Parts: sequence; structure tokens; C-alpha cells
Amino acid sequence: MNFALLSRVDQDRSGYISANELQIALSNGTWTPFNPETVRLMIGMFDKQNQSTISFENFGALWKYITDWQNCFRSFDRDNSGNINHEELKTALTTFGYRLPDEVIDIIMRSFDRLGNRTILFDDFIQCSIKLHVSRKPPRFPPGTSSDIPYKRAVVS
Ligand SMILES: [Ca+2]
Repeated sequence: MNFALLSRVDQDRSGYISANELQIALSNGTWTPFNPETVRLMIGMFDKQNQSTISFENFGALWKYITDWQNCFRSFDRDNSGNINHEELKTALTTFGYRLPDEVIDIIMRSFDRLGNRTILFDDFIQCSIKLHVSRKPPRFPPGTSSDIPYKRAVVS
């Protein structure tokens, strides 16, 4: 585990990562705050003590989960626009094993389109995937197929 990262995220040095601290550490690639509902959902998945905080031990797993989703998101963002449009969402859902008609994809798109421009941002994409019960780990991509270095810079403020 990267302790420099850990101490940067644990702002009050409590030894635990709160939802607020995690939200501050994350960026969806725009100036809008990382969706608090997505943060809450992710904390819930990795909070083994059920205290709405993440221990350092579990933070490593949570951070890896987020990084995996970043790589996943980037690979589906074919036009590098920083968001997922209808066609990109369709490809993503198909990759996750869903075969859905365009009308259903439209409904999903509208449910998670926070900016109202028929696109989904990174934070809302994670939330969409969690809520669709994409329980398996996001697909892994070999290094070089998705440029994950600038992406890491984007997500860690
Ligand atoms: Ca895109």
C-alpha cells in the first residue's frame, strides 16, 4: 500500500478513511464534486467494520477497485471525451454481459446522467455499474491499451 497516498487521503490522521475524505481524494475529471452517493456505496462495499469508514487495511482494496474502474472507464470512453455516451455505454453493458435494447440503455443513461447532456461521468459510471450489480471485477486491460498514467493524475487531486 502506498503510504504517501494514504496519509494524503487521511486528512485528520485518524487512521481511517471517511466518506468525506475519500470524496475529496477523488475526482470525476470535471470541477463537480465526486458523487457522494457513489462514495457512500463504495465505502459500504469495503467497510468491514460497518462504521462508515475504511481502515488502512481495506483502503488498499478500495483504491485498487477504483483504479480498476478507471482503466475500465477509459477503455470504454473510445473518443476520449472524459465521459460515456450512449454507444459507449452500450458497449460497456454488453461487455458486462447485459444484452439490452436501446430504449433500456436510454433509460439507464438518463438515470445516471447528472449533467443532463446524455453522457455519464466516471463517478456516475461506477454507481451505475454497482447498481446494475456488476459484481465481478471490472475487465482488466493489458498495459498500454489504456493510458492509465494521466488518468491516475486526474483521479487523485
Ligand atoms: Ca466518450
